[in-house]
Amino acid sequence: MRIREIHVTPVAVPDPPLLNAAGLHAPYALRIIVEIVSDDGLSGWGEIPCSDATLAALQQAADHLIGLDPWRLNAIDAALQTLAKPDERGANPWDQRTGVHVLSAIEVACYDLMGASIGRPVVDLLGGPARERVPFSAYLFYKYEGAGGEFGFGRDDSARGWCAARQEAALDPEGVVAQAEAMVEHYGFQSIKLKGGAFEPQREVDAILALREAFGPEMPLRLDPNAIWRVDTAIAAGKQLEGVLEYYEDPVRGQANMATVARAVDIPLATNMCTTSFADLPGSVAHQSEAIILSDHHFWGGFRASLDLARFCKIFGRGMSMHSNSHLGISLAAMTHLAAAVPNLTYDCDSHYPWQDGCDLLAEPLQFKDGAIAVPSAAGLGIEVDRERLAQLHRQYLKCGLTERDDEIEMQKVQPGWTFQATRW
Ligand code: GKR
Ligand code: MG
Repeated sequence: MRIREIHVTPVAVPDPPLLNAAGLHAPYALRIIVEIVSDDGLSGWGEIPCSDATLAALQQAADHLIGLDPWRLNAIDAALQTLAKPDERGANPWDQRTGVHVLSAIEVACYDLMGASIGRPVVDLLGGPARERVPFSAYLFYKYEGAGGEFGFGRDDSARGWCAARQEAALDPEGVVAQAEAMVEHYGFQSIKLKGGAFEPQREVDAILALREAFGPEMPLRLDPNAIWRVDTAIAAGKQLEGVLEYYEDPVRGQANMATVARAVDIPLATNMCTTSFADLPGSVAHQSEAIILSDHHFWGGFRASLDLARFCKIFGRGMSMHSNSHLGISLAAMTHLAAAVPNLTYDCDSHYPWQDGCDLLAEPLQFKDGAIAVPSAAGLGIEVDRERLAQLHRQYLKCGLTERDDEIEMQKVQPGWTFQATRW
């Protein structure tokens, strides 16, 4: 089997006005969809976050991969390595490196092709399922009132349940609890994460305490201020949340600061910000900066790299969870196959999908049942992309005028003069 064509398509999917440490989500989240077509006419799909730099790198990479065998991933890695440019993660909550994104998009599409060519699901190529269903966590956001951009979910005053809650502002503890109740009711999630870092810390601590009150001690809770708190703030907040949080995600910036908080507070610390690459692992061991690492195949360079990370976690006694950004069903399928194949990925995974639900490009979107997704058993990723929907989301990308995620600029539209601060409180 040889790679005959690679199609790289940027898309824009409606995203509500969600708040985080870096500002405000734009009305559209941007993704890149990659289709690799083999010489025997099969298609493999990948999906990653979109930026101008990643799009350009992926388009350049595509030209160099034609004619290669999708099973020979080492040769593909070597070809991509020759094109890689130095890049950095950046201070934002999300990772901006282009190299790992390109690797991930191509590798996932190759796995989809491999599975399709032998009639086996991707999970079987990753070692087989350690679990048949992958549990996900509810992912709450402080948000302003309103839905996302055009197509999918506009304002609907007759909406009920989660569809209505997705439009409501959630700015105080009651609003956060209402959002959680609607999301949990709709999807059946059995753990809850609150994205913090948006308001002064006591408001976010109070929201967690209100969630505890509403859902009781059986519901695992997580808080993620995306590293925007000072060490003293994080310790003071953490002290109030001992015995309440399942884990405390990136309260502060950098491995040394995380280690200080970890020593002072009796809650496991988790990260997708201070230990985010293989180069960070020696520092993780030296500092003991976190107890749990959130994997992410988009950011670590694909499935095989994520399995390497899982082995590190096993050897060095780290728990493993999974990170997410706004995404569509190709990413959700890839996350599900990977999470199913990692025996030591024992925490419920993150997914932003409820915020994009109803706007997917899959002919039959994956469904959450009791908060979990059954690992697809069909060949490859087990998905079918609806090409008309893909074209529609691409037209939306061209029309919306966005080419980069910039939450600071979006925030300035509602709060003129607002600037991102790496450490705010
Ligand atoms: O989507 O606003 C967001 C999140 O803050 C996201 O960018 C982060 O990458 O989900 C995230 C996390 O830190 O866990
Ligand atoms: Mg996080």
